[in-house]
Amino acid sequence: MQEVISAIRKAKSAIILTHMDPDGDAIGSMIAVHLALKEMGKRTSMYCKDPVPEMYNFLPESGKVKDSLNGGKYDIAIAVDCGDSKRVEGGIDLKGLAGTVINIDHHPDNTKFGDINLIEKISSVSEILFKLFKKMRLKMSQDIAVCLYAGIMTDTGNFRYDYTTPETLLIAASLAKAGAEISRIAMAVYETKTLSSVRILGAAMYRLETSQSGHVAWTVLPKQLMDSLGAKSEDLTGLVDQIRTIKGVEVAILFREEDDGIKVNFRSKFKANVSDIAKALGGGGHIRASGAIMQGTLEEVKEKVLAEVFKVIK
Ligand SMILES: [Mn+2]
Repeated sequence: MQEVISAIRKAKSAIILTHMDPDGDAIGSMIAVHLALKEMGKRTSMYCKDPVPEMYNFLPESGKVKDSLNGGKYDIAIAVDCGDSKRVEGGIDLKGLAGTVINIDHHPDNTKFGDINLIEKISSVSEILFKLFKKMRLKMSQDIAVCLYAGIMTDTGNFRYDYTTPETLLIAASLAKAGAEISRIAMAVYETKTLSSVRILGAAMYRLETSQSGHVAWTVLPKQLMDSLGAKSEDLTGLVDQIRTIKGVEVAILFREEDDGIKVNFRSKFKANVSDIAKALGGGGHIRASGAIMQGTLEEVKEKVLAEVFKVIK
């Protein structure tokens, strides 16, 4: 943490990056770092390969996140919520962007790709940042509090999942005191669904398949189906979690066909470690939530994935 702080203090300019297909912790923590550095008088840019999902547009300065790099050079590059530099984007050369690469993350399988690596296996990067900013004696503005609260709330599934510790709740309380409005943020994230997201949820559930025991459940979404319902990738947020809610389901899987391959998302309940399963398939993530991008037809990928899953649970 001390190394991160001195690198930030020395830098005049910074680029902050997060992973493709960003979630609330990715966007929230990226903007929080941007706001904090701006407060300190530094020049900053934010980069994410994919656009900010509409549901996070309420976050301050979310409109400043760019989906292309302008070829600029920075003193430091800060990657947040990326277990691997490949998660930022296949071809990006982080070391070519900045003199020092800082990697702030909470994924257990982080590859430590930074010059400085701040990795803690806690609820979210947003929770790590709260501690970092405290140590820096940074004033917690309302805008920063909103971003960090949104990040913690989303990565803990609204304070329900593993890693929701007493300390997580205390930090959330501090953020609420600093001006993060609990109901407004929850409403924006959980109760402002697009019509297309509800339609694709319906189609996905209608097409649900299960293993014989009912412990493994999956659904397959061909691109054509997504297109016919006007559903975008961000409309699938939370869908695989819905599959996991089914009684008896231990592993939930979502297959979706996208331009760059078949995206596979895993969730597990009590018994399986889906981080290991994803890793065996070239992906990564957490024990209870992970993913991989695979090449091949939907049918081929499905077979390969299920074979891997069935080694652990049938
Ligand atoms: Mn995260």
